[in-house]
Parts: sequence; C-alpha cells; structure tokens
Amino acid sequence: MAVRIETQSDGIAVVTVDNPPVNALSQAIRQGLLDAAVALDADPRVRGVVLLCAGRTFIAGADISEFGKPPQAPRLPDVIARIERAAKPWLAAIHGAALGGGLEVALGCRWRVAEETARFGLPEVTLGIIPGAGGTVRLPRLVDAKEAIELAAAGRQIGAAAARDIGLIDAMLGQNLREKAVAFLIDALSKPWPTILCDRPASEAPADFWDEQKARIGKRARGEIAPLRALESLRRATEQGFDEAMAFERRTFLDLRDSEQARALRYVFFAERSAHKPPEYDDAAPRQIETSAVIGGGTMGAGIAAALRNAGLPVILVERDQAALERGLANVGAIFEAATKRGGLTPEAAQARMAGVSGTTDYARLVDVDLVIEAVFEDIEVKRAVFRSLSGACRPDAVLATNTSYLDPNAIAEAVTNPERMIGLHFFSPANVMKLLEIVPAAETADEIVATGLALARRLAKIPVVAGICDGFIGNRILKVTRAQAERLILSGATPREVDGAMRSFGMPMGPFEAQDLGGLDIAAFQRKAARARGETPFAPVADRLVDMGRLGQKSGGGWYDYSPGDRTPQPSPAVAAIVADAAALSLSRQWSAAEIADAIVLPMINEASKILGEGIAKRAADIDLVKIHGYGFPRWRGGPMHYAEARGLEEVAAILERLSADGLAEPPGAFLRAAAKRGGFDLSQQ
Ligand code: 3H9
Repeated sequence: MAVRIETQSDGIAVVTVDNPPVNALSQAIRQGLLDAAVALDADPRVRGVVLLCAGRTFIAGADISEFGKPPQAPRLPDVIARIERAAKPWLAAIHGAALGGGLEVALGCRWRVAEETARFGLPEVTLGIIPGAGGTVRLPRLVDAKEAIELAAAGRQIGAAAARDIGLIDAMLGQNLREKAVAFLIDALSKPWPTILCDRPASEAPADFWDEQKARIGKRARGEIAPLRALESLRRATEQGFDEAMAFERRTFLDLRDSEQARALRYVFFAERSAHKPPEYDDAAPRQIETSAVIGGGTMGAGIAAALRNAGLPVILVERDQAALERGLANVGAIFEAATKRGGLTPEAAQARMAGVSGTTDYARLVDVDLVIEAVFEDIEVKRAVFRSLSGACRPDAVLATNTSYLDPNAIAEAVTNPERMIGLHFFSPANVMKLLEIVPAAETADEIVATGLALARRLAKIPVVAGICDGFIGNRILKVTRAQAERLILSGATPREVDGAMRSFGMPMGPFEAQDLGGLDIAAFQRKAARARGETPFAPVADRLVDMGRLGQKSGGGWYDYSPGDRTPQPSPAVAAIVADAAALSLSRQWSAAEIADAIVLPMINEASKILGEGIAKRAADIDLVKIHGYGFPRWRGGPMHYAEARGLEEVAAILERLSADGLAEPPGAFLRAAAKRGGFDLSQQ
C-alpha cells in the first residue's frame, strides 16, 4: 500500500506515505490520503493523525511526470482541504525535503514538525509553474509576506532552523522523528489547537511593498514568467478571501502548466537527472575515491580543490615551488573565506575545510591518492611533464584526470603509464560554483574510469556530460561560434552594447562582449594562436586587434568597452568603434533589432551544436542543452539551444540560417540540422 494507516493504542493514527523514490503525489497517493482522512475521522479510537513518509524524504511534490497527461481525480487542493478540515487534526512530521505539493500538504496540517536536516520550499517556479494546491494562499497566512515571496516567487529552499525561525514549522525535533512527533501531537492535543490556515487572515504588507517586490523579482526573473505570476498570486492571497485567492492560484497554475516555459523547464529537470546515468556506462562500476590531489593552485586548481573539499574529500595541492604553493593555498583559503562572508559557511566549517587541504611540492606525497586532477597551464608539454611525474609517483591504478579545456586528452595520455585510467574532467570557472562537468574519455580510457567521473560529479553536486574529443569539446566549441557571430554583428552595423543588450533580453546573464571583458580576452587569443598554428583560420579580426593593443578586458582597464578606474560599468569605446569602422569597411552595415541579433547568435550556435551531435561528440541533444545551461548561462527556461530550436521549429531555424549565410553572416545549415528538420526534430529523449 502506498498510503498505510496504523492506529496506536494512544489514539494517534500514523499515516505513512510510501512511494519511492521521493514520495511524489501520484494519483494513488492523493486518493490514499483522501481515504485516510475520511476513514480516520470516522474512527472513534483516533484522536489525532501523524503524517510521515517512508524512505529518504517527505513528499517532494506533485508527480512532475503526470503534468503532460490528463488530470486524474482527486485533485490535490481537494485532498488538502479535506485534511485541513478533518475533525481529527493532522500533524506533518517531516524529514528530507517537503517541496511543492509536499509543503502544501504540510500547510494543510494543523502542526508541522521536522528533523533538523529537513528542507522546505515551493520550487514550482523553477518548473515554470506556480504552486497549484494553496501554497501561495496558505503560506502568507502562516509566515510574513516577505518570507512567503522568497519561498514561492523566488523558489528559495530553507533548512529546518530557518523554517522554525519564520514560523513555518512548530518544532525542530532530533532523531526518532516518529516517536517525537507522536509525543508532540499528544501534548498539542491537550492545548488549544491553532486555527487552520484557511480560516486565518493573511499577513499584511504596506502599500508600496508589492511594487518593490515586483521590481525585485522581475529583475531576477530575466524573462521567466512564473516568478511574477507567483508574486501576483501571493498578492491576491493577502488582499482577497481564501476561496477567491485559491481559485486565482489554480487558474494560474493550470495556465502555466501547459506553457512553453514549463515544458522547457520540465525537460531540463528530467535531463539533469538522466545526465547522471548515461546508458553507455550502465555496466561500468565506478572506482572508490577517498583521497584526492590537485596539481596547480591557480584560479581553476583552487576552485577544484574547494569543490573536492566541499564534498568531503581530503585534498593535496601540488605546486612547482614553495612560493607558488603558498599562493595556491591562499587561493583555496580565499574561497572558503568568501563563503563565510556570504554566510554560506560558519567560520568553524571553513576552518575544517581548509584543514583538509595539505600542500606539497613533492610528487612523492601522491603515492597513495585515489584521484589526481591536473589544472596547470594549457600547454601540451607542461601537461605531459606533469603526467610523466604522476605516472612515476602515483599508484598504477590511481585515476589521473586533466582539466584541459582545449588540448587533446589523447596527446596528454601519451605521457601516462596505464593510460586506461586517464580521463579529461573539464571544470568551469569558478569550479566550486559552476554546475557543469564535461567528462572527456581519451581513446584508451576504461569505462569504469568514465563511471568514476560520473560518480564524482554526483558527489560534487555537478551535472556531468560525457563529451567526445574535438577542439573545445562541446561547450567551448559552441562558444567560439557565439563569439565569432557577435563579432560579425558589430562588423555589420550593430554596436557591442546592442549585441549584449539583445542577448540579455534573450535571457543570458551577460552579453558576449561583457563576458569577454570580464573573463579577459587573452585566453581566447591564445587558443586562436594555437588554432592558426594548426592551420585553422579563426574569425576574430577585431578581438585580435584589441589584444594586440593590450585591451584585454576589465583587468587592463578596457576591452570591448572602456572602464573608468575602480568602476566596472561598461562604457562604449571610441577606440573599439574606430577599429570596427576600419575592419568593417568591406562589410554591409544595417540596423539590427534585438530579435535579429539573438537569431544571428543563437541559430549558428544551434547549427554548430547539430554538427557536434552528428559527429557523436555529444551523444544526446539533451547533453548539449545541459552544457549550455550549466556552463554558459543559456536561459534554463528556454530549455537549452536544442530544445529552443525544436520549440521554434527546425525548418524555421534552417531557413533563417540560409538567409544569414546568403548575407555572409553565418555558415549555412549543416547536413545533420537539415536532416533533423526533415524528420521534424532532434531526438530530445534523454536515453
Ligand atoms: C508541484 O508540487 C506542484 C504543486 O504545487 C501543484 C499540484 C497541484 N515528480 O533528484 P533525484 C524523480 S511541482 C516525479 O535524483 P535526490 C527523479 O526524476 C513539484 N519524479 O534525487 C529521479 O528519478 P530517476 C515540486 C520526481 O535525492 C528520482 O526521483 N517539487 C520528482 O538528489 C530521484 O530524484 C519539486 O520540484 C517529482 N516531483 O533529490 C521537487 N522529484 O531515479 C523536485 C524527483 O528515475 N525534486 N523525481 O532519475 C527534487 O528537488 C529532488 O528530487 C529531491 C531529491 C530533493 C526531492
């Protein structure tokens, strides 16, 4: 039985939801809860009800996989209303996560208690919807409107202590949740019961409060619809009666559930989960990793070391001399210090993390480590030398990984004894923050080493994508196209500011020129130099000139934009305009709308991504979407470039590419994209 009832001799009934893996509110669970409320009200032995869940979590929400299908009775709002008005009052005893519909069920209970490690949230907005079973209506009847907005419109999740502090739960209980919850309920039954939320007034907010919140949430949403709709629903909940507000919330929920954004966000949700288990490696068992080392303590190496420590792995940081080692250790320390300042880590936790990082300049110290990640300068000879040293110093079965972003892991593997244990693990900067991990097997890499990379990604809370070998792998190969297109646009009449603005409007956190100024123009210039040495002809006439002039971005006081000292606000640069005018003398010049600019950048990205898929560099279209969302800020609510292309229609994408190509502004659509357009789409299934 998915919903079990046990009636104890003390008059407390314990209702257990048991629907692995996350106790989602499938039709059977909704029906089971409704039946339980009816049956327990009719049972004279019962005084009160404890609702808890089996397995690793409380109810994690509605069953997202049911969203695309016709709804089945009973509706969740009706189930919750029945629980709320039950004659025998309910208490929710929460462990794991109470999310979405799970928290809404808990709000229908008269009391909520939780284990210290429990988490709470209404993450519906992250799925392109708003709560649909009273979340936005009951929450502001329990907690302050500001807190309700954080949870329901900003989608923030909070821990048990914070939940207790804002009044979302009545008590935080330790281990043995069931016994403690029953004891809590028996005590609570003997005191006056709290008023059910549907009968309480909503928390009031000053007149200008909602306008301020609208501006704040709207700014953060960057094109996403759901957060502002959730805010509107919360506002109605404070201004209208319960039933009217419930009806508004439900209408909005149903309206959004079938929206393009919700479809895209659901697709990403399931793609993220599938990413951890690519079927090609189903039969490979990961190696046990208990100890680790990072070679190189620069920005990337320090970020990787911090990520490993955050996941509980001890780290040995290796540098070539004592001074570099001290700088590297200081870089790692600075990451934990910053986390402490932001409130993400207590000073004690930061100290403990740092205590787990030891430093050395001697490879002999690595004799026993399970995993080494190299993050030194992007130079093949430097990297080969590191791997020769590692081959001599480490156990023959230690996993050896390179964090290269452009070099060929096969060329590095030549320096490794037992090359089947060597792999590319491409982190994104800052490595302790960015979610993406490109896993790049070399020709001889064993499947179990790829599986080890996948398991490591899970442990580091990252999204893994297995990529084949080509220049830039999946992400940076597409990035090169993005940059080249941005440059073509400014040579065709658009300004850097217009291009950046258009891409922000599309939903990117930053435009391509601002991003280059932030990261520095020198790294890409270095890659172009290497590409030219290989006989390639990368397109970057303006960027090349800027680098020659020493305009490397913010760090040199100017790049695509000018910057006043101490001010990071990009200012249009007359120097750049002059270079563009000079370089553009032969090109066409025209006015560009924001939508045309976005097309001229995003559709060529899709074209390149299709080639990547056609060549087998990416195994699934969904992998490319995850790379662009988690490594490059592609708007999640658009589902990534491949999902976006399908939603737009591949025929249309191909036709616009043809037109751009006729004007010399992009490559024509490739064979794989044309074939997919004919078939009616990429295969966006995740297997
Ligand atoms: C909602 O509630 C709407 C209501 O307001 C209105 C109703 C009227 N449904 O993440 P994991 C699967 S909207 C279906 O790897 P973890 C997941 O696909 C919902 N399936 O585990 C995976 O399957 P598989 C609001 C779900 O321990 C497996 O469970 N709620 C759902 O790392 C394990 O997932 C949310 O948005 C679901 N709701 O993390 C919560 N959730 O093994 C979404 C998970 O086949 N869920 N699955 O790949 C989560 O945040 C995490 O899953 C959770 C566990 C934190 C619970």
